[in-house]
Amino acid sequence: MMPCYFIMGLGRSGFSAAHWLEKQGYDLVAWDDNTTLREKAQAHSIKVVDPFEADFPWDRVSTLILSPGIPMSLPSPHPVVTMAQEKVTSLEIINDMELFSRHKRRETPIIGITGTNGKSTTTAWLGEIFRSSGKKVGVAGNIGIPVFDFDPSSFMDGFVWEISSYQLENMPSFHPRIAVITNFTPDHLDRYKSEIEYYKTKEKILQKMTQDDWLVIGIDSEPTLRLFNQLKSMGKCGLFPVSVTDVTSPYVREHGMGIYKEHQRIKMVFSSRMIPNEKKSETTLWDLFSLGDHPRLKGVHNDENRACAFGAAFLFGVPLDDIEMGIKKFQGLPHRSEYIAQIRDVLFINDSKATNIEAALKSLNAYDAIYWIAGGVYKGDHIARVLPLLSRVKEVFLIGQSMQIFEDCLASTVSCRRSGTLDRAVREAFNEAQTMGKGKGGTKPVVLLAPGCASFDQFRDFEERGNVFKELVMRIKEETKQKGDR
Ligand code: UMA
Repeated sequence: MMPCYFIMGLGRSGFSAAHWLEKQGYDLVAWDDNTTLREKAQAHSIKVVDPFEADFPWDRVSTLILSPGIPMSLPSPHPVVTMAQEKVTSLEIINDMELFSRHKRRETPIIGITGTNGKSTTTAWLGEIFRSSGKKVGVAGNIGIPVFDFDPSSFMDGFVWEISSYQLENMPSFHPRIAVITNFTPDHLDRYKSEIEYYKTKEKILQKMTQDDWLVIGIDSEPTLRLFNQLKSMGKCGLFPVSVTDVTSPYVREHGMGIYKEHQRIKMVFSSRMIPNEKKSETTLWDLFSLGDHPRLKGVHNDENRACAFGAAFLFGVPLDDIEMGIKKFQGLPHRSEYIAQIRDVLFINDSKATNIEAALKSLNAYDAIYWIAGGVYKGDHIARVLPLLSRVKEVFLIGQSMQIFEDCLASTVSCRRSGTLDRAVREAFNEAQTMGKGKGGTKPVVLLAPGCASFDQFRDFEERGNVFKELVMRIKEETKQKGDR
């Protein structure tokens, strides 16, 4: 009997999967708690039925396709998930990515990119490299493009997917040819019992991988270094470690394969010994790039992203010249250390995607003379870790729910102001930046939005927060122009 799919959640991923299933003639029912989204689905001939009504076809449903944003357990299981588990014995719970993997052409490889920070940038960077090399790839996933925006049966050189821990919860048979793990630091602690459980969920990307597959693993965070050492002793898959710091680079050199830092240069070592069935034993060394020399993507975190994208493209077989061309062409993603404008001598950078402390920390590390806009919904991930970087910060402009927590932690080290809203914070930061002037060695002052928090107290999501920031900056620019400035 043909399975009947129940699609719960008709946001970007759920709608796209439902639409594809409907077009293919599969039996399906769908639901979303949001009326507008239900109406949109119905307008596209998707059958919408309330799971709490008597006419819901529980006797036919075998597979629940659950949107990543809908929790199965923490903070609390969604009532529809609980009900489905009660109503259907041996219910299979998967998501759109798992469904796509089952229906794609077998020979089309997937590169799956996960980690806590940098995965969107690495994904987009890799996409640019493939395009520069004339390859046809579908870039999708957590980056904001549902996988079913591509046709699974189309002829492609590959799919490049950003995959979140939410997504990895429900992808039991997912098998990437190349996986990338950028780093692990605490995040999403409302959805997982512990940091360990969050990391374990991310590690599910490896579950079906074999010795014919490659894992590019950033080892500059402690938990990923630990994972690398474990995997090394297990011999699970080909390991290509990436380090952009002096501390972990010796591990790469010892492994004889991967990307590492030497003096201020990033180098790649590759040994044919590690290739299955390769008889010759040769080690090749390439000098790749200078730390921090990309014109737009500043900071060590971007060197890490760039090195991970480099490694994945290299293992995929993209020629070095094409990789370099793609690396150079990439302009960065919106809301990730995005340059917005220079007004008078003040630079405005939008890093709204810095939704946790670790990401804010990396952003702070990339600039000097910072007027830092921070705060929102604090995730409990140790603000105090920014203290060593506060010499770079001239003043902090606090917004949102977490103002008190941030002030308690930072105010004895740096001047903090309770701006409250983003609107006030941007104006106050600009005024201060103009009066305080340049930093050490003449560096330009930077108004940096890197909140270190989620946005949900004041905005729909980090994208809306970043867009509002851009609009505010543009308004200031216009006003400044009218006053007769450059
Ligand atoms: N819904 C209900 N009841 C609920 C909760 C939600 O019906 O109690 C419905 C909502 O009305 C909505 C849908 O379920 O229509 C929620 O879907 P979703 O939150 O899973 O959102 P999608 O639009 O499908 O977007 C998802 C990813 N969202 C999440 O993981 C939260 C997007 O990642 C991803 O880009 C998209 O699929 C395409 O693959 C976003 C994200 O915030 C960027 N990711 C998190 C992050 O990066 O930190 C993990």
